[in-house]
Amino acid sequence: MKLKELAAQVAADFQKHYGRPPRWIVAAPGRVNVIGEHTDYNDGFVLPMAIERYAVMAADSAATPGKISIYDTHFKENATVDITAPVTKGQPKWSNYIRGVLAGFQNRGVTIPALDVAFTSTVPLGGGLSSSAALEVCTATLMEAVTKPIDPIEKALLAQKAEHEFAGVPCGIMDQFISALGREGHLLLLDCRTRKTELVPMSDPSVELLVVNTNVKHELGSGEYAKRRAECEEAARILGVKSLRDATADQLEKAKGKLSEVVYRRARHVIGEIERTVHAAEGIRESNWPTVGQFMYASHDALRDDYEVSCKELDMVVDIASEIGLKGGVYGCRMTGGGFGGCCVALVKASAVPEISKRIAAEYKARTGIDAAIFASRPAAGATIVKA
Ligand code: GAF
Repeated sequence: MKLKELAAQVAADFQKHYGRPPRWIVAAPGRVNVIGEHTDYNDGFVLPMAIERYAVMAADSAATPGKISIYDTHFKENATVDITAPVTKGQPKWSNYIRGVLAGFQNRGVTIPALDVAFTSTVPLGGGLSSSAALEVCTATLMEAVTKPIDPIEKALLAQKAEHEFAGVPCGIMDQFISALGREGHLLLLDCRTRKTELVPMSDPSVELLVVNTNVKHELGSGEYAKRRAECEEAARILGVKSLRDATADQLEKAKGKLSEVVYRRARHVIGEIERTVHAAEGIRESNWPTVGQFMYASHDALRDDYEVSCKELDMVVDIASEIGLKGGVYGCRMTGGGFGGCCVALVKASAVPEISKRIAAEYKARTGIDAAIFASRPAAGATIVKA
């Protein structure tokens, strides 16, 4: 559903629930990462794109002071946040993404007004497409609309802090950055060390990015993500560098004997992936799609074998995509996001999208018994105030 229609739907839901129209409507997108996986917390490069799937909030000032009422229009669930004191964690669980951001604004000295809010999200939950970052950035955008503008980088960092402190996931900065700073028709090349961003145009109508949701739930809170972070830190310590961004493949090979086999492989993925991301961005600037596709396959191999964050369903999708191959219109494919389930992203010929989607869906179902959800997305805009 287009953002305009989605916004109108949430506005109608707000009206139905609260008996009056909303004064503000804001939205923030989910993302797919084209390449640069598990590099953000190693000070490396990432190349995500905002997708046409959004968290949307409609809101108005509330008559009752001291609280924010939030109505989830999809699950028909309510949350109430007390804003007369520092906002803390609470129930329901999803409200913590919102609570974390509200707490962040309080910490900046912002007085949060009482609000009635209705929200929904078309970012699939647990699909590795950053539904949580979309909700955090959406909340921050609502605060911006209601109080005063905030620098988009600070907004992304505030949302990341909410994820750390209220959701317990020690994530990097990629997801919140792309949701806050994405631009229609562009990928975002982000240097996670300097936080310098470059918008890389992706407007060639002959290619599309296809998102294939394995419908195997991805869960980053389970500890594996934090474990990977710790292994990278250990590698950096042994190599004597500040972060793996500063290490070269040569350096790693020379120090191989000093690292455990697992930590060596983790570092090999990260060092290789940072380089692949920079080269893939060059390929995109030149519309050299076969080359970009090769980097995507190489990224997947390393995530599967060295970083061990893939799963058999993700591998299956990549296998099917590579069997279809260039002849059938697939340039490349890889798992995207944190891993352990979730989605793959495939770079494909736009003219072949219907045929490729049909083949992947059929083969995946035949091999796993699971229905995949497949959609194409153009690079979408980042967080937007739809109605001020
Ligand atoms: C998750 C995290 F939230 C990101 O910061 C990033 O590390 C990603 O996994 C892996 O690239 O989405």
